[in-house]
Amino acid sequence: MSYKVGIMGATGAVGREIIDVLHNRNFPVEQLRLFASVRSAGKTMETPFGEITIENADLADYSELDIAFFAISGGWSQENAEKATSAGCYVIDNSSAFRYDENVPLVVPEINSDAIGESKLIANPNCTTAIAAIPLYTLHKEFGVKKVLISTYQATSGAGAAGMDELAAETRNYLDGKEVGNKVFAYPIAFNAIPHIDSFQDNDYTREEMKVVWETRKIFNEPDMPISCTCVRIPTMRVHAESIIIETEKPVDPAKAKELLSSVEGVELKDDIENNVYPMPITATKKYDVEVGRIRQNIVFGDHGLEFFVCGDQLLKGAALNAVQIAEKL
Ligand code: 2RA
Repeated sequence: MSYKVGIMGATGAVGREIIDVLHNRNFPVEQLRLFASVRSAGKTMETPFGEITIENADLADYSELDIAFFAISGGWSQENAEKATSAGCYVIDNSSAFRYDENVPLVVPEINSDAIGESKLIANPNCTTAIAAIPLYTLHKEFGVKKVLISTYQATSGAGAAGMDELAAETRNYLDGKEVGNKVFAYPIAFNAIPHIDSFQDNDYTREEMKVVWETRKIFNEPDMPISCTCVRIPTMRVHAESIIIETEKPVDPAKAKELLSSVEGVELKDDIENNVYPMPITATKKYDVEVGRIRQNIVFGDHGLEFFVCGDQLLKGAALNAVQIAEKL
């Protein structure tokens, strides 16, 4: 069986990756249709499925589609999801519009594909959550995670193609001695680190930080798990790195943790410090697996604590790959 697939937001950074992931994973596509804003409608796009004319997303007839990937914006998803699902089309939504709705499953397929049930609308997690989720869940199942402390080093791709373009342009300007400015980020991103992603909340965390808390709890079905996160934007292109510290219920053995993580689907263990092997954005770029390494006993929590470093491609496991994996489960 093959499917009529639509990508809403096909010209954006995530939309383009979804096209490639569908092709690379041999997703059974009967027909691929690309949708974007009225500005792009009528233009053509070269894809591994051939040249495709872009259509106006606002005018999509969802009865002609089996599955639609939504990658435009939260507001657009809010306005269009019901129209799509009531026409019988599955929607996999990349925005945060429905992630915290208790009637909408939020899915990392390696962890909770059972949550999909009969739902026609499935939410794809935020990239920062999705990249940490598999190693964290693997350790949770074995050792029981009591507390989680995360610090992130997030790539400019998290702000879309415009974020990546701003990094390239600002780096050139800086090196050429020209004035640096900023449009996408709160401050110039080149040669900088900005501890501010998304809006500040009443508790002084950012929304990006609270997304990690809310979403990890929902995916793990652990509504009270204590999690805290600090999110920082750094001048890299497309891989989010995360330093993660856990306190565990049972004593945690780093050697056992490495053994577990070496065989889990979606993880590449990169942990050989004698040979300087550890996760990095340059090695995790364009990789489907999330790199995990620097696994060690945490010296604050002692034998009930573990510390490790994760790098995952923000546009792949953090967005397009996870979305296509959800479609595969459907
Ligand atoms: C970011 N997590 O990195 C966001 C994108 N969804 O900005």
